[in-house]
Parts: sequence; structure tokens; C-alpha cells
Amino acid sequence: MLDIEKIRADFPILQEEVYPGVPLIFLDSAASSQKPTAVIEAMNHYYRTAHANVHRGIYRLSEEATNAYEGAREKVARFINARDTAEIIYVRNATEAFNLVAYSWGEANIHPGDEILLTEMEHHANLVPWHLLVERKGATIKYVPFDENGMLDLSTLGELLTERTKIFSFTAVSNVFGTINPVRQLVDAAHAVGAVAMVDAAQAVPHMAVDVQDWDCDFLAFSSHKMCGPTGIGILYGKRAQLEAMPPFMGGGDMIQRVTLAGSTWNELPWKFEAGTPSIAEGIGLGTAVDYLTAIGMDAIHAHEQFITHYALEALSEVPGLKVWGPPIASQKAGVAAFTLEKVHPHDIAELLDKDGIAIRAGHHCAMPLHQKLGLNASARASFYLHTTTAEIDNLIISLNRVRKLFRL
Ligand code: C6P
Repeated sequence: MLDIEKIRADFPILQEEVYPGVPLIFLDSAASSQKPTAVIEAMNHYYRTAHANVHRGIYRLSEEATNAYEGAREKVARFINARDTAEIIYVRNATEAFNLVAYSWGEANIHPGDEILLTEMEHHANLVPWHLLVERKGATIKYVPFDENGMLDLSTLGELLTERTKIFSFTAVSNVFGTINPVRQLVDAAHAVGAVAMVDAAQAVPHMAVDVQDWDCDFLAFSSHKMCGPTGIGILYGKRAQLEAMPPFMGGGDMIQRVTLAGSTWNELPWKFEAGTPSIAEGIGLGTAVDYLTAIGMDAIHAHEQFITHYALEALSEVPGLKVWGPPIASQKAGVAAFTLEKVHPHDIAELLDKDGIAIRAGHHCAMPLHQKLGLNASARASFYLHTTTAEIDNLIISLNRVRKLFRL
């Protein structure tokens, strides 16, 4: 069991009032999580005492900055059980990780007639880079469908994965349904036809223990800002052999070994993919976020979120006219509840809840194809994290019933 009150005290923003006398109830961690004091202070400390550019200076400050920044990479590698730090590429966010693979790996490996397999529940970050790639290459994309419970229909895999499939890229956890997909099974299915497997772990790494060796995926993407770390930094994990074989994504300083006017040669991994001055403070902040989550324990965090999700699903099912989309059982789901309330527009729900200090997300959550299949333009979404309490869920329900009253439902 987590000591929730102690954890809540770690997050300064949770002590804030949204309006006078109205405390913040933050139910939008799936969009971006709040930051504990340790992360804020680590970045502050770096700027106050140790800022210098990394990988360049011979002087002490630059060496200190480099050590802190590269030390964070080691923490990330351990956190997801990568074999070594060469497999951990710093990017800006999960979106950039997909663009990197679609460009660098895609340019070298996708040819006319090839197929890319995705799923219907993907975030735009795992759709649009592939759309751009197939337009350039004359390849095609296929999609694993989801069923009425927001679960992937795995019976279609045998037909969808063929010797033409070059990559299967799918989310570990849906940011709308919360569905936890069977990652290892999907990776094995891709490998069985000789395809590469890429995992969108943007909603997984912050919420459960992730082991890339156990999953055996070739690539994996996630963002720091959803796991108590700062914005502006994310991770592309790639198996060394894949990354070695890929050309650089962007060119410039740091990613080179030698430059002449006639041409350039590339730096070794991971820096081959990291052009220009990086997000140094953000890397250090991410390392501290990893320390923070590790000290609490990812299994304990996951267990708490399962408990809260179960509680929320039960409570939401009592609200007349409200439909929660996705798996009905908490154990099949991460801490996400996307819902609709009869004909009330999700934006109206979010606006009215805000008056009670409750922050939820409303819209298509960057998953338009998912909503199109459901016949929806938008949904409202409450999402939970390690600091979410049952009292906050109770307040959500009270507020939703107020919305119902206002709309005379
Ligand atoms: N989803 C949400 O509210 P970035 O924006 O690059 O940090 O993360 C992209 C991304 C990729 N995959 C999944 C499954 C995601 O949920 C997200 C981000 C946020 O659901 C913001 S749109």
C-alpha cells in the first residue's frame, strides 16, 4: 500500500487552489503528469550550480553537467532493463521517437509493396509518421481492429501479419480505453513473420514495471513528462543491432565523429541520433523522476492505480446515462476512464467540472480514428496516478451528477 498523503505532499501543485477555496483535483495525468519537488529541485539545482554545455568542455562544470546528464541515461536504462546505455536515445518526446524510427529505419527498410501493421487504437504519434512514410515509399498500412470492449481482436493477427509486413507498431496501453495489450505476444507474432516490433509505451512506462528484454521489442518510445519528469525530453529505446544499422535522423553537432568539407562520419551510439545541444536540465530531471518512481516502486504504483480504477469504474457505473468506453474490468486497464454522458458535449462536462476544481481532458485525445470507429467526435477522460485518492473520485461523481442536473437529465 502506498502512503498517499505522504506522496501528495511531494507534489507542490496538489496543494494549490484552482479558484479561491476550490482545491485542485487533477485527473489528467495521462495528458501530462504533475512534478514532485525532487524533480523541480534537481533542475533548479543544476541551473544554479552546474550549468554548462555537455560533451564539450574540458572544465569542471562541463564535466559535472555531462556526468549528471549521462548518469540519467544510465538510470533510464536500468529502469526499463535495457542491456546498455547505447540503446537509450534521448529525444524530445514519444512523438519524436516515432518520427525518428519512421524516417531513419523506414527510409532504409520500407519499399514499394511492403506493409506496416498498426492498430485502430493508436495515438496520432504512432499513426502520422507512418502515413508520411508510406506516402513517400508506396507502401501500405493495415490495422488490427478493436472490439466493443476496446480490446484488440487478436484473431485477425494471422491474416494481417504476412511476409510483406516489415514493422508492427502498437501501443502497450491505450490512452483512451486504458486497455493493457499483451505486448510480448504481439512482439512474438511480429517476429514470427520476420517483422520488427515497436512499442508505444507512453502510457505504460509511467504506470507499471516495463522490461524491454522481457518484451523483446526492437523499439520502444515514451515521454518524460507523463512520468513525473519535465517536458522536452523523451526516450527511444532500440536494440543495438537495429540502431547500429540505421542512418542518422538529424545532422549537426555531437552526432558526428569527423567532418570535412567532403562529408561526415557518425558518432557511436547513442549520440549518433542526438544532434545539437540537448535538453540537459530535462535529462537530469528525468533521471530524478526515475529515482522518485523507483523509490516508491512501480509494482506498488500499478497496484494503487488498479485499486483506484476499480473504484472509479464502480462509481461511474452508478451515474445514470454515463458510458465508460474500453474494457469494463479494471485488471484489463490502466488508470484511464474515457466516458460520454448522454448528449452532453465532453467540452461542457470538462468546463463544468473545472468549476469544482476538477481537471479532466475532453476531446479526441489525439486518437481520432478510435473515436471515429465509436461514432464519436470526442469523449471526456479522467486519468489517475500514484497520488489519486478515492475522495477525489467521490468528488468527480458529485460533480458529474451536478452536470446531469444542470442539463436536466
Ligand atoms: N498522449 C494524452 O492526453 P508526446 O505528446 O509525444 O509526449 O506523447 C505522445 C503520445 C504517444 N502515445 C500515447 C499512447 C500517448 O498517450 C501520447 C500522448 C496525451 O493522451 C497527449 S495527446
